[in-house]
This record gives sequence, C-alpha cells and structure tokens, in this order.
Amino acid sequence: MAKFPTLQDQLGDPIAGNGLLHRRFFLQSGAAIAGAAATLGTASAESIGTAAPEWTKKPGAAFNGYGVPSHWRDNIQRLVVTNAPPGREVAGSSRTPLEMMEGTITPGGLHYVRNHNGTPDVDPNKHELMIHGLVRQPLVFTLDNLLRYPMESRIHFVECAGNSGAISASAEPQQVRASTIHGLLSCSEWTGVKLSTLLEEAGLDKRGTWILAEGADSAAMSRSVPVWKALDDAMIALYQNGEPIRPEQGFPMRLLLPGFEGNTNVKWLRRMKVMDGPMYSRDETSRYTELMPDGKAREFMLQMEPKSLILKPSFGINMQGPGYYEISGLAWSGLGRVRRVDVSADGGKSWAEAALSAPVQTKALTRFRLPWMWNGQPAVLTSRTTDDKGVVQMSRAQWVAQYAPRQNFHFSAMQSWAVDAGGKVSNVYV
Ligand SMILES: Nc1nc2c(c(=O)[nH]1)N[C@H]1C(S)=C(S)[C@@H](COP(=O)(O)O)O[C@H]1N2
Ligand SMILES: [Mo]
Repeated sequence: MAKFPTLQDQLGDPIAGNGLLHRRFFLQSGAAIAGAAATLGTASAESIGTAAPEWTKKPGAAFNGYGVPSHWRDNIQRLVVTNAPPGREVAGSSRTPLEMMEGTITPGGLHYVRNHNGTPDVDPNKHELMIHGLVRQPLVFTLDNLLRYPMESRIHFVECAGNSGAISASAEPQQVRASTIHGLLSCSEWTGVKLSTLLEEAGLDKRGTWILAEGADSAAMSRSVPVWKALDDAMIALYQNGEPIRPEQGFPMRLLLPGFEGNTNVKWLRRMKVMDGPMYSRDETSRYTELMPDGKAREFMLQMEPKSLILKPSFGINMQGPGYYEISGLAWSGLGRVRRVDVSADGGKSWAEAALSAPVQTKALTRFRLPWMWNGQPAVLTSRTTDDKGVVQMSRAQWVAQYAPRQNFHFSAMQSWAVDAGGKVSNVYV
C-alpha cells in the first residue's frame, strides 16, 4: 500500500543546531507545503453550515471613496517616539510595526516618519523646486512641470541612520519589540523623475562635485549629496505605492537616494545647489558622524550597510509550544542586492541558509524564511546577511569594536532573540 509522506519525511532532518530545516521545503512544489499545512488544520468546521455567523446572512457595508484597514487589526499602529521637551513633540519619529507585517512593502499609513520640525502642509500649487549653483542655467520646477517628464518606478527601502542604534548600543539588551529598535525602516514603490534628467537640462558644471539638497519644512533640513549619486539612481519621488507621496513622506516631492541614509532623502524638497564640495550644513555636522577610537570622526557614511533581522519570532511574538514554525524576517543592503541570509538557532554555532522570497531587488527589503522544528528547548535565533558586493553583516561585538564608546548611528549588526523553554522570546546579545 502506498504510504503518504509524513510532515517529517517532507521536511527532512535538521541541517543545523536546535532543529533548523533545509530551505528547500519552501522551494518544493505546493503539494509538499499543502501536506504540511494540513497538519496544522482541524478536521471539522464550526463557522460553515448551520452555525454560520451573522455576516454571511445580510448585506455588507456600502462602497466608500478611500478604504482603510480592517478594524479587527487596528492594533497595527506606528509607535510614536519623541524625546523632545514638552511642546516640541513634532521633533521625533514614528516607527513601522515590522513584526506585525508580512511581505516587504510598507503601506503608506505605516511608513516610518522622522521629522525634525513636524510635517508641513505644503500647497502643491505654490511649491517650487529650484536647481542652481554650478549649472549652465538655473531652473525652477513646479509639480505640474515635473509631472510632464518621463517617470520611472522602483522599489527601495528608506532607513534612518539612527535606526537600531540608540537601543542596540545600550549596555544591556532592552526587552522591547523589534520595531521599537529597528522600526525606522520602510520600503515602498517610488515613482518619479530621475534627478539626472533635470541636472542634464540645467547643465552641470565640471566643477560640481556635491549638491546641497534642502527641504521646505521649517527645519529647512539640508544635506550634501555627491554628484555621482545624483547622476546614478537618484529620483525626485512624486508617488509612493501608486498614490501621491504622503505628506509625512514629503508631499509633493522628496529626494530619493536609494540605499543612502534616511536623512539624505530630503522631504518637501525645494532646492538643490550644485557646489564644488560638501556644504557641512548643521544637519550633517551635528549628527550622522561616527567617532573612531582614535578620536577622529568618520563623516559622510552615506550608504547603509547590509543588515537582517528575524521578526517571527521576536520579542512579543512568542512560540505556541513545540512543533513546526516558519522563521521569517527582513534583509536589505544599501550597497545592492541581498545575496544570502543565514539563520542560526544556537547563537551562531551552526547556520542554515534561508530561502529568499522573490523578487530580490537592489536596495530593497527582502523577505527570508526558514522552516524550523522547535523541540521546546531553549534556543538563540540570529540572522546574518551577505550582499552581492560580498559584504557580510557584522556581529554586535565587531560593530562596537570599530568605534569609540557609545556610537549609535548606522548600527547594522546582527540581532539575536533567545527562546526559553516556555516559548517566551527575549532580546539577547551574543
Ligand atoms: N525636509 C526634511 N527632510 C527630511 C527630514 C526632515 O526632518 N525634514 N528627516 C530626514 C530623516 S532624519 C529621515 S530618516 C528621513 C525619513 O523619511 P520618512 O519620514 O519618509 O520615513 O527623512 C529625512 N528627510
Ligand atoms: Mo534619520
């Protein structure tokens, strides 16, 4: 008699410590996956048939102009964090609830927000973008002008230079959700005009090596951007996930510098001045540099390093007893594409390569997954990514050793989560 393969047959034996299984489970045909999933289901339905609930028997809600998420999930909210003095709460951030989400795209309403002086209410009919300095002809664009240029769409993450740092740099691991630590990170499909198109029209002077980008908010946030980046993949973004860019992301236009630290992605962009060197503006001298052990500071660390993060499980997302689980998380690199993600369940002693969910795009969040048969014993989960430039994510100890004490910008080290025998997940340093 033919014997159906059991879940264990399909999953195979663990390939790394504490029950990590081979990623091929996710690469196999749907049949194998269906077989495994069925084992988590039950044999009889309670809501289909005579006991069917109310909503199956009467008309549903009417149409509306702009939909909102299910009220059953209205606990999925950005986490507002501000250390500003009373009355100055518009300076601070709200963080994307990464551990409550799936896939890789951040809906507009959950994109993290980092503001230095609040979100301005910019009138798109009055806003202007000026390109001047070392150019043949200074140009001023309105939104309507820009909308007539050729556009392109690309999926990219934006990550704050301060992401992960303040909390990960603390001496003791803090017991907070992944998004409290790492939630200054989001990923969208951005649509707009290539900056190189506008710079070509203005006519770049050969002496132009840097461009000062300035926002129209009352912080007048400004950062110097190297010309090579402006001519490479920089965009004046006008749309975010298909809708006009949200006010909090820079409506009506922002500078998008894929893979560069968040602060260089100037929102409510009003001016770009071509110069023969960096401006050393307040926003780039008061922050975003790293003090080295020898007392010198590292400046213009513009590209975000490869990074990965397990979200399921993570602090607050506990295990529901021994058995089959999918470990899942996000990986990204400001230098290019994610090439691989390795996962450990024994604090880095042994590793298994995770499956990457397609498409894997450059400077975009990438979802990784790995099957895990948890035997109910304590485990320490960690992930480590390598990008297509061959750069490998650092351990916390390696990262900290690069700098003088208490540095916390551009923190890109590995995050570890301990699982205790009861399935409770906590933040640990390994
Ligand atoms: N004009 C302006 N641009 C700005 C900021 C700002 O306060 N004003 N904050 C910067 C910082 S520090 C970051 S991390 C990103 C955040 O982008 P987001 O709010 O769309 O997530 O915007 C950058 N651009
Ligand atoms: Mo930032």
